[in-house]
Amino acid sequence: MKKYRSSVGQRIYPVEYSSMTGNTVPHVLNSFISLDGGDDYVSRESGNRNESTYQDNVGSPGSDEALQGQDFPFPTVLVQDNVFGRARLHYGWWPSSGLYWSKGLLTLDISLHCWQGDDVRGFDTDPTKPLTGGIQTTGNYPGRARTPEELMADMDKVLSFCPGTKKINLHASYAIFDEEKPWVDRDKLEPKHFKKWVDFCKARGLGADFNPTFFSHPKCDPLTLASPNEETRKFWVEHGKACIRISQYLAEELGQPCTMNIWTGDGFKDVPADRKGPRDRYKASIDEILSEPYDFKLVKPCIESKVFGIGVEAYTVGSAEFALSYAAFNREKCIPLMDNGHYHPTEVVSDKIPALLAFFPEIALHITRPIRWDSDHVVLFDDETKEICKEIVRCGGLDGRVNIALDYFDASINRISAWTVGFRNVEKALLSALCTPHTALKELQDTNQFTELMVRQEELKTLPFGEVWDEYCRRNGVPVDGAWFEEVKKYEQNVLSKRI
Ligand code: RNT
Ligand code: ZN
Repeated sequence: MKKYRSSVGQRIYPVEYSSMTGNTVPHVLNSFISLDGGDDYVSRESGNRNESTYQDNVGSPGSDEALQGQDFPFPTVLVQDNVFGRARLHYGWWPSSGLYWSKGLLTLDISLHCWQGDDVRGFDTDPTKPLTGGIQTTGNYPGRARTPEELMADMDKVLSFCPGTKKINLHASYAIFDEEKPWVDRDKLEPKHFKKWVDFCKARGLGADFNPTFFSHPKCDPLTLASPNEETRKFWVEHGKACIRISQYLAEELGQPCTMNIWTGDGFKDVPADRKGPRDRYKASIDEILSEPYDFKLVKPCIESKVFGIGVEAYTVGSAEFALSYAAFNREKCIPLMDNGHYHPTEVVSDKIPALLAFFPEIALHITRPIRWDSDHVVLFDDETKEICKEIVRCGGLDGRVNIALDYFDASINRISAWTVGFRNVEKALLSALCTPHTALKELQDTNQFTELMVRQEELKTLPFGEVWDEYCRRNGVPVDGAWFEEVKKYEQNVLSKRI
């Protein structure tokens, strides 16, 4: 260990555990870690453990054998090239399987919601009319995308700032009509109305997810799938079926599964006289929608629950128990979806993820940020986002068990920035979770070493994760923190501010 040195200016400092934590971190890391004695590994020293263990810790990235049993304290290797050559910094537990390391990229699929760009308005109804059906955007920041072309250009900008693999998440209301394919109502939508989105995705190697749109439409009476009016209910069932066909088309064209999320704002402002009738009708409607043929390997219908919404404060038809029970009793044709803005404020979705994964092979998430209620604020790098991502990682969610989508809409700030901040934060939280020595921490829990568990978990919080994140961004060919916002400002000046 002693032969490893960090170099600050012309001076040489030993790299020690103490120098990698606390106040000295930025100082050391903002310079560089250089090499000594021809060996290009730099490792941290824990101080209270046998040093020889750590000599062995200096493993080659990508080699499972070298990292075997060495996941504490954190034998991850971060490669940094600088004027002094190549340095490898140990940090956390980086997955050493070929999938992650050999490509130098993590395949973290996150679905980018198209609706942040235009305040959830879509292209199939009058955009000047207010949103209805339990959701609402607030704010009037200039630059909202008004056409498919503008929305696609804005999404391109966001995608250029975001590392990781991406899907886009579309709503049926984003159907693209033109002279050859004129407007049709939602019950008559066809795959061809999404051909331009398919072209967009193909050109960028993206997958797509889909959502029927059961809100902001004259046929909301105001109920949709739970309506006692049979004509209304049928219209929305037909819409749902059309969306199954569109989802199958998206999955086939793009060669990736399509998550199709059913959410309605059906509910009542005040105390209902009948709580079961609407739920019986909602259940029958979903049954009818899912009777439309589809390949469950390609199309993943989800049922999203919600505790309450604007105008439906007293009762929602699709409550947590309703949605979860539906998914549990129909495991062969749908999966549950949890939106972390849709529960009572002291409930946390991070705790619900392992609960559901004990029963369901696959689940879906909407990641958002509730403030006091389902406010759909931009996702931050906050405790609950980090906790959600930890659960995704340690429950095997990245192996296809958890479908991650973003769901927020802020119309009060630059929308490109809002999109980018939220997307990057979820990627950050996932990467941070991947840099956490879960095996070692679990071992402490399983052997009742709760004192050390607390100490280690607290120490993890101040590790120099930003360096790993920057490296991840570099490998993905996207800007590091601090480098993308200038571009957003330019885009606002040159493009967004001209949209009046
Ligand atoms: C609303 C739900 C739903 C919507 C999107 C637009 O509360 O979260 O998922 O946000 O479908
Ligand atoms: Zn949602």
